[in-house]
Amino acid sequence: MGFVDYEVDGHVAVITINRPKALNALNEDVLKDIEAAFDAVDLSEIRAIILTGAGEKSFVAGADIAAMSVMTKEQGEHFGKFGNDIFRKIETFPVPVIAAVNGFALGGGNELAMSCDIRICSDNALFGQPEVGLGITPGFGGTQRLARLIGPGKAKEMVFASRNIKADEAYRVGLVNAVYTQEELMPAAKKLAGAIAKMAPIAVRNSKKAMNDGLQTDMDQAIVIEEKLFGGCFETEDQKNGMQAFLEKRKVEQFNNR
Ligand code: DAK
Repeated sequence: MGFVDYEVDGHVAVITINRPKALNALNEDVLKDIEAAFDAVDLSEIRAIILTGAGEKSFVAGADIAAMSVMTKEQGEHFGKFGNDIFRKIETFPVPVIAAVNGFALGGGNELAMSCDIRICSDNALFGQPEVGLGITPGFGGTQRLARLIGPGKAKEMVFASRNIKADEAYRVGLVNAVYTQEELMPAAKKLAGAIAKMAPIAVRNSKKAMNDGLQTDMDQAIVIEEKLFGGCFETEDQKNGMQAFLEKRKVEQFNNR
């Protein structure tokens, strides 16, 4: 994968978008490599994923403007669908994905971060959807996910006026969960991923699915989704071990993902 690095540390995978000369901007090749990295994840081993960008300046500075500048309507639609399918794959990926936003998260970069489950960032991060200044709409889910995450009023301000926000404001509006110094960001991401990886993996996956699927529907149906995923946990060895350990007043040694 030429534009993406893939590392594994125990039950945690780190996927790093590596095109720093273009501030990790997304062209079709970069997108293909991101998808290949997610396809390569061994779900029997990996329990949490960190997605970040190479270099000290940028998570992802957007979709590749040079590549988009010559697209026809059909090519634009194809590019939009291509990216959207990959971002949706990340959003619905069985294990949690943490975006460690280490700088610019503009346009497709912010959209990529928003397709992750949790966002944390460094204090030099900058978030925005500058597309209307380029004569296009956000095209990788930005008009949808930003409004859902921070509310339509703030999202519309950012999109319509192409207004970028810094890390502290991103924290205030709930776009990121926490802000760290640049040095602290990856250790913090790994600590969080490690905490997730220690939990019962099937219960974590089912919780992610319950929240994601439930948010797409009304409460009556959402509760049924939860009931089914909750019920499914009772067929797992990890549920038996977890509850047995509690009753015996000891800590679970490890969950076996079964
Ligand atoms: N695309 C291509 N190259 C980029 C880039 C981008 N988005 N962002 C930066 N680069 C490149 C620069 O061209 C430069 O390359 P060289 O000139 O060195 O060859 C290199 O990265 C370093 O950038 P700068 O020299 O500009 O670095 P600065 O620190 O001065 O400025 C910056 C950093 C992030 C403020 C600036 O580069 C910038 O404004 N970049 C563009 C940010 C932006 O507008 N991003 C949103 C892109 S639009 C859709 C699908 C997807 C989308 C929309 C529709 N459908 C098909 C429906 C998504 C759209 C977007 O993401």
